[in-house]
Amino acid sequence: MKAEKILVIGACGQIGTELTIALKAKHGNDSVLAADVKLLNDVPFNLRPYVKLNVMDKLELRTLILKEKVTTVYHLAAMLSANGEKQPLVAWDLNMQGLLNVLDIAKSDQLKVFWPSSIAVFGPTGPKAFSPQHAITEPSTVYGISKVAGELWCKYYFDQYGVDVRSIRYPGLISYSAPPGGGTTDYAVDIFHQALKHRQYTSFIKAHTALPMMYMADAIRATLELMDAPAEKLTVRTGYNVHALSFTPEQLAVEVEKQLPAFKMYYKPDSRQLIAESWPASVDDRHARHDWGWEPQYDLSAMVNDMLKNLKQQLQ
Ligand code: AKB
Repeated sequence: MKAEKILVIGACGQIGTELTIALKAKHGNDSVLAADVKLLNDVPFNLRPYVKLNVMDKLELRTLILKEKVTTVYHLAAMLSANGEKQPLVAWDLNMQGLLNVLDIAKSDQLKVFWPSSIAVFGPTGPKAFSPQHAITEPSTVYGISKVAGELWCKYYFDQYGVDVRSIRYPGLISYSAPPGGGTTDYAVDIFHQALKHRQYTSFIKAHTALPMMYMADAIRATLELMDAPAEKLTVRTGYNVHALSFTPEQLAVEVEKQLPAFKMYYKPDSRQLIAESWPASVDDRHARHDWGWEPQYDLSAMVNDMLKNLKQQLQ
């Protein structure tokens, strides 16, 4: 059996920063190679060993995979929902071609793959509460379209070629280590930074719009648990629904105010409001719970406590 060697593509992003560190803790520093488009000098030491890589260049990617004897790829590089609407064709190209390059190399070189999907697969025609695993997926954003198509490509490579590719439909992810990269759920991270600096925040999402969310610690654990699950237990080869939190900006503001009593929330919805309204408020994750034992650990107040504690430490 080959020694496990993991390549994380998009290692400097919001998920990649924490996932790379968690993978190193689990598998050992030298078993994990981080890759992204940044120059080495701009990459923190805890993400090294590091290689600059453009996932759009299939030859460069395959050469690296063969040279490093990679066995597992976490392919996280993508353009998120709000940024994707500004450059739809660029987003489509990056989100689709990057994934197809990874899947095709996985087919020829027998790699295991993790690829993140999103609640953005759902659209205005889908159910709003506890959206089922197999609900209608008719998204209205290019990011969502790329996630639906990507999920179907993952399933195709699994069905046709036996590629062991696994995926989670992440909700909005909340973390303190790295900023989110241009999504609709970014308000739920920005609020903490602004609350600590200015004791106020203007949300670009309306007060009563509920969205599915998750604390990064839960998201990382979900990813590791799915990748550890025996292949024969997995019944979903598109992307698993995973539920953790569902809250509105107003509910989040109330929780923040409990810890920072002077905090004030204002609302100025922009184009991201329409995207938020097209997504469900919560998802039904019984497949993930049944197949690989998914269970979230952070509720809203535990998440807010941990975010504020860690961000305060960073500011000191
Ligand atoms: C976004 O808002 O685009 C992302 C997502 C839900 O996938 N955070």
